[in-house]
Amino acid sequence: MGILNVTPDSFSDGGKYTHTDAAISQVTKMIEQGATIIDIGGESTRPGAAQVSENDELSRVVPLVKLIKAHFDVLISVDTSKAEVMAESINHGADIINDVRALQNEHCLEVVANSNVPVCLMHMQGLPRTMQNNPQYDDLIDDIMLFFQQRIDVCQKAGIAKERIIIDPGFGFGKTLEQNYQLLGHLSKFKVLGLPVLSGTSRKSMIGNLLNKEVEHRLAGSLTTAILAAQQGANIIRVHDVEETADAMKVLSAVTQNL
Ligand code: 7PM
Repeated sequence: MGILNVTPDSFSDGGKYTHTDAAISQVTKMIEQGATIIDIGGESTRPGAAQVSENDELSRVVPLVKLIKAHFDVLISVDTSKAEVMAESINHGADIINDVRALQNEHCLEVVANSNVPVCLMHMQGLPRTMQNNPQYDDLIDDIMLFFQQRIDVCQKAGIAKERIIIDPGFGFGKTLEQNYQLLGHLSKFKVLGLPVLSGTSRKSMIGNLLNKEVEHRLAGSLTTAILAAQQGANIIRVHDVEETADAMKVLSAVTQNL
């Protein structure tokens, strides 16, 4: 899964064609490099981020869904927690809903239940603005497992078949540095739920803070986390650096296919 940068002023009148071209060239490149899913959005979920209005998010995301749909044969994932953005994205051909709030916002369950797209349920403790402020768990893995079991149950009761659910432990979302690495070390445990696992560690603070490196120097760390996640059965790896990650995955596959 390649992450598409969505700049705040995408598709504003002034820069429309520039931003369209930029999005097309970024998606073209990621597909050539081996991405099979393009994840749109995400800027609003970063730790400490301000909220984005529904209209702003709609006007950023929906044109991109349409654009990618019109130009490429690739799966489109939309990173959103807003029911209206989910509904409009699905209407325009989005293939996956990726929700860092695991469909806990109003109307999200209904919107996804009334569609047939898969949904990624991510674990987050707290809310983006404050979640990195001393996160605590009784037992990190057990607590996240319980959260998944509860959300899967709620989804199924709302009419979302288990076969449509992807789980994601949410690296960096209400976890200390130590907890993030504990989670990565035990990622395989979530496979007992029998669902595809998505792992998103690319360029995150868990790498930057461990290595003391700025975001543009986190590639080696990001690749290491991608390999460790894939080796433990992660099915989708959400990344910025598609070419390098695809190479790492090919090397890993060459090893595991011959075991
Ligand atoms: C700035 C800082 C911008 C952090 C964006 C972010 C995940 C996600 C994000 C994840 C799933 C990022 C985050 N992270 N969706 N959206 N899993 N499913 O680093 O880990 O991309 S936003």
